[in-house]
Amino acid sequence: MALILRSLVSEPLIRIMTKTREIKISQFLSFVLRHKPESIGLTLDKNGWASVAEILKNSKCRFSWEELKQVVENNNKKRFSFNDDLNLIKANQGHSVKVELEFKEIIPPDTLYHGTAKHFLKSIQEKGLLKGQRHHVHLSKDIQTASNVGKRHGQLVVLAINTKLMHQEGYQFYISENQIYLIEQVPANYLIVI
Ligand code: HQG
Repeated sequence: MALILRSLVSEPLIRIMTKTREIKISQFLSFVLRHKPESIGLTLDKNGWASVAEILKNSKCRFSWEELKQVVENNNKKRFSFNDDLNLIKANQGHSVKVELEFKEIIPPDTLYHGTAKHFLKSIQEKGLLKGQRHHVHLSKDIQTASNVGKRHGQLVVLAINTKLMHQEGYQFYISENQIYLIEQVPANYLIVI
């Protein structure tokens, strides 16, 4: 954690707005808006919003307002949102800090997917999918998206979840503003390896 903190918070970012710089700013925002706001003396309100002015100030001018807007707008997974007045910013999902995000409850598609790594499989088949440090288990609408998520962890395994049956049996599903399906847990009997 200390290493990540050092590379995300202390290392100066390259000044030209390259794709690399955009990714670095996005990683920095994920880190402070989802996990460690206190690392730059930031406070999130109970819904996860932080002051834009504060984030620009506390990041010691690592990026400008224009760059911040560009990162939020171009982000490949729409990870962040501004409020209407553009003076507050939040991460749309993925938090480990305690925040109340108001996700919309939905009826899920019949099947959703979860990408994971082979070394987690035995435990998943025993205990089901658990949310760990996050607020929810994240599910994807297609195999390609699930594969991209899963291969971050090691040798890819994709699971198909019988979400139709789960919904019929009373499990509640939510969707984030960036179209990620969220659920508290997936017991092992609803999933198969594909
Ligand atoms: C696994 C990215 C053992 C789970 C992505 C996963 C996603 C278990 C890992 C978002 C388990 C947790 C979330 C059990 C679950 N035993 N392992 N019982 N239950 N696991 O990163 O879903 O780029 O917290 O399969 O796009 O990989 O951050 O979750 O492999 O939407 O915006 O434990 O992160 O979005 O890993 O990824 P993670 P995830 P961002």
